[in-house]
Amino acid sequence: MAKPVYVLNGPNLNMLGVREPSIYGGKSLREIGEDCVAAGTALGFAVDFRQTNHEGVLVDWLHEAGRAQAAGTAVGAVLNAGAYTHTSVALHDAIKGAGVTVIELHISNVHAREAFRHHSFIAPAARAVMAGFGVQGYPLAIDGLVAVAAG
Ligand code: CA2
Repeated sequence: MAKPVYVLNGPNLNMLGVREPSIYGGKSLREIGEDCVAAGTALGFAVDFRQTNHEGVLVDWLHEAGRAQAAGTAVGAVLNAGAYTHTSVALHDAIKGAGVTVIELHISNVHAREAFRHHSFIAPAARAVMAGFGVQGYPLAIDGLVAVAAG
């Protein structure tokens, strides 16, 4: 069975395609998930695509991804933590503690937006950071995660 890449999405990303298409595009999260599965399949990997509005659930999922990565049964995680990116020491600690390889992903270019989006608590714990590619960033991030995991 193909190893999974975790793609973890945080708060409000379930609203994609419903509101604010000028910032986040018109695709729904379901469609983005389908694009991720296609990108993973093309690379020989499964994709475990999830979304939650709850910080602690993201912490639990990062621990799960870290355990799976340590056991050699997962590749790592693409993480769009949404607004928790800018607030959450808990997510920083979870990534470090779990030892999971994380690609921090944002649909929008957070550095071209409000100042409060310029700081990330996740970036220092992440293997790489991507922002501003729109929803095409998801398959690109999967590609990048697989590339860095291969060494
Ligand atoms: O650009 C990104 O991917 C963000 O992580 C999206 C977050 C935002 O807080 C980050 O600063 C950057 C917000 C996701 C909310 O998505 C919505 C989509 C449609 C309607 C309302 C919210």
